[in-house]
Amino acid sequence: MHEGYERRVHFLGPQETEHWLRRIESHTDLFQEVRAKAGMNLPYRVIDGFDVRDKLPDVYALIDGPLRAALEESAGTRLELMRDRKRAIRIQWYRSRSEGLRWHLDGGLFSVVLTLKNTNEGATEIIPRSLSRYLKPIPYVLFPFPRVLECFPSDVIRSEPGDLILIHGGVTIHRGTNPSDVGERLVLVASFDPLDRRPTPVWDWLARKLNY
Ligand SMILES: O=C(O)CCC(=O)C(=O)O
Ligand SMILES: [Fe+2]
Repeated sequence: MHEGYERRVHFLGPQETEHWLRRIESHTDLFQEVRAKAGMNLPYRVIDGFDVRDKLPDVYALIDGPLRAALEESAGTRLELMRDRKRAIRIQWYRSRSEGLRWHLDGGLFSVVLTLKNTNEGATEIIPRSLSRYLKPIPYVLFPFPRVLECFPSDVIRSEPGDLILIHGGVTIHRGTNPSDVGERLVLVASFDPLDRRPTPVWDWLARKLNY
């Protein structure tokens, strides 16, 4: 995983992408609103991991099947969904410029981001691993000061529907941006850990506090 991430452009073909998008768009009632908490995070909408498992089992199978296999190949290790199953899978829907995810590290060591719709020029921005590794201990400290991280060069990945990002997201700082009020972006995100990863309760608690 060069620089902490890898892109698989057209991981899904147009018809398959359309199929999954329609499947999720027929369940918009499952989206919960994540509100901004004291400026710590940006708002967005999410279907959590429990609802995906219980109400969208075919989406769950896509994640725990082909997406996990692609991530295992790229990471070079066997993976399982991260222990916190509510947050291990997240279908995220961004509908305005004020929505997104600030600079962060993921709760699981490795993640997938599958784009199903992107009509707002949204992007995943990644601070390459060669730089991220020096910043690793401090992103949560910097959370209230997102401008600081903006000074570091980042790769801007404007994924199209069907594109997959495989990311070493537990150690590679990244964020989700949505620069336009016109259009929307819908992504399927899942975080995994190696089979033998030790629990990180303090880190998990902090991640929950700062995310949702
Ligand atoms: O919205 C994106 O492009 C990135 C999402 C992300 O990093 C996450 O959900 O952890
Ligand atoms: Fe992330």
